[in-house]
Amino acid sequence: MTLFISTDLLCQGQEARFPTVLPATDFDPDRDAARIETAIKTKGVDEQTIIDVLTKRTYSQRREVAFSYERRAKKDMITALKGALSGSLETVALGLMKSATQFDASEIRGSIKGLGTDEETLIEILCSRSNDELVEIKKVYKEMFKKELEKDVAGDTSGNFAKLLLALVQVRCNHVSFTVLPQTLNRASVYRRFTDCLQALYDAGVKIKGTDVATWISIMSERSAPHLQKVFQRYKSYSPYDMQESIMKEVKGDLQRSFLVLVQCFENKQLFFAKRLNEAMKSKGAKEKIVTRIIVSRCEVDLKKICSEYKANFGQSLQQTIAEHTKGDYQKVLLGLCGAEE
Ligand SMILES: [Ca+2]
Repeated sequence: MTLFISTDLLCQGQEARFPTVLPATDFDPDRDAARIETAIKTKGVDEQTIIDVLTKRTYSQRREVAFSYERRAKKDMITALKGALSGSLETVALGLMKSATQFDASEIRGSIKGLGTDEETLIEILCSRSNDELVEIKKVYKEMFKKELEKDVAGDTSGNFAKLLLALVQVRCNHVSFTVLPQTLNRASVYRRFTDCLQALYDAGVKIKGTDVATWISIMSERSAPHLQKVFQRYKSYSPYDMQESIMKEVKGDLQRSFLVLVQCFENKQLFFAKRLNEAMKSKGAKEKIVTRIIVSRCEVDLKKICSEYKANFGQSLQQTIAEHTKGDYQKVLLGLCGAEE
């Protein structure tokens, strides 16, 4: 009896998709390109048509529309959109013209370059994306900015916070190779790894004076998501505090925020994003950057599940909250991406 364990399963598990933006059926890129061209030429710009087209097509369909647009209008659609739109709608539209990976890479670059660092953005992206996504982000980051992501992150952060982010950026799971093992042996070894991991988390934190941060970093950056999810569930039987409480007691500042995002994402990523959206939307002057980033980057991934977590936890739908806290074209484009309430 043998059991095949793919590295994929051990590293990541197949992440289920719950998109709100689905491929348009009866899709005709030429017709869409013509609609966008007319909308841009219309006096005062017909934003509604642009919103309708962009939010009801997937990224790959938008790319096709852009190719078609370029053929007919003899100019680049992204440049044309930049000229025609402004403010928050422009930001969302340009975000939608990037692939998820290009978008993440740009957000990271934006958080690093210039004076100071936007740690919040850096933490949100690096601690919530999967291994596979981070591998892609690194590649695209280098293509787009001719720089190494690791070097940029290292240059802008310090101490244990830097160590954690670098451990995440370096390909995690590369120690797991494709293996074929007798099933019983494998079960035993997985179980051992599981309890070892629990014990190590506790021993490195709550049990001792101070914290062995290096051990926490290595566990949280190297272990697989499904594995860690189970570890955090059981952790409470080893420790008087759950994992999030332990993090709050043991470490501070950006390191604490990063560990908390990691644990929350391992436990329930969509709930994490729902909470982020709720905080951002209800904070004074609605933190648009966060709202835009989450909705643009998750609409083809898991925004539908984020919406259901949102409603279950905050007593009203995400769509209602958007309607109350944003306005104008920005509101329309966000609602377009969220889709109708279930
Ligand atoms: Ca301690």
